[in-house]
Amino acid sequence: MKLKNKTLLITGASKGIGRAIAMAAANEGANLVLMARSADKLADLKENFEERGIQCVVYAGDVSKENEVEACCQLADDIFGQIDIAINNAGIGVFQLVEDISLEDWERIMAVNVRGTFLVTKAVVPRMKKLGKGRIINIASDVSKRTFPYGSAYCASKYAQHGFADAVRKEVLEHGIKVSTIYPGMVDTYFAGSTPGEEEKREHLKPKDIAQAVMYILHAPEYIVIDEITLHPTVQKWWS
Ligand code: NJP
Repeated sequence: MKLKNKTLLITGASKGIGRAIAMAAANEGANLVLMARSADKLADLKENFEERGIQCVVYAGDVSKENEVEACCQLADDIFGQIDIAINNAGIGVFQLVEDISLEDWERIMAVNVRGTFLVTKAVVPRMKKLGKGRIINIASDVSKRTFPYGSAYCASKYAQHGFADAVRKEVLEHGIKVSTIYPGMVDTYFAGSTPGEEEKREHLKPKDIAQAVMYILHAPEYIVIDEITLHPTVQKWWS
């Protein structure tokens, strides 16, 4: 129960990696603040957690909207008094030739992956500064540092997330706030319209593998800041 009395805000918590992080944090006794757009999925999760005695509040909202991010953080303050840990996990991708990417898709990817990470970070940092401590963990991508064809918009957003988090880490460490980024390779989730359990994803990372990396970061001794963790499934030839 290493996260007992700690409040975790997780974006993109309705499914996939975010949901797995919520499960892992619940097992450690954390109070949960879950944000995603799907109210029904969040309500199911809340019910499940509360049956197990886990305190959980949910906020159905869009991470790219400043008023909704602030309302979610305010809800966390009202119910739990503080936000100890924020996980920037919500993310989307579209994979097409550059000339086929619509402006709407480009702006949506940037809004969720980059603006959303910015808005949550901007909202929680002053709160954490008041506490004199805090953790921010970003779920970026191995394509925050390499590129691939058809991935221009997604790679651009994930490079941006990486650069943003790296700079913020250096601003906030003196306030006791640690910023870490996880760079996963292929994970078997609902990402980009796929379905978990598909045969070709059998040997991909599982959402719980990323959740374990999050727990490793959160359980590190106070004197350590873990800048980043990169993980791939062994079947992925990420260097090619
Ligand atoms: O994807 P998925 P993952 N506001 O589709 C939420 C990165 N990653 O778990 O809003 C708020 O199963 C959505 O909820 P809902 C990836 O870039 C993945 O794989 O209800 N929430 C859902 O909970 C992303 O940053 C792979 O539809 C919003 C969640 O986001 C992170 O991992 C590889 C939202 C997405 O769940 C989690 O993705 C890699 C919004 N506007 C990095 N839009 C991989 N899967 O292979 C979406 O390198 N969500």
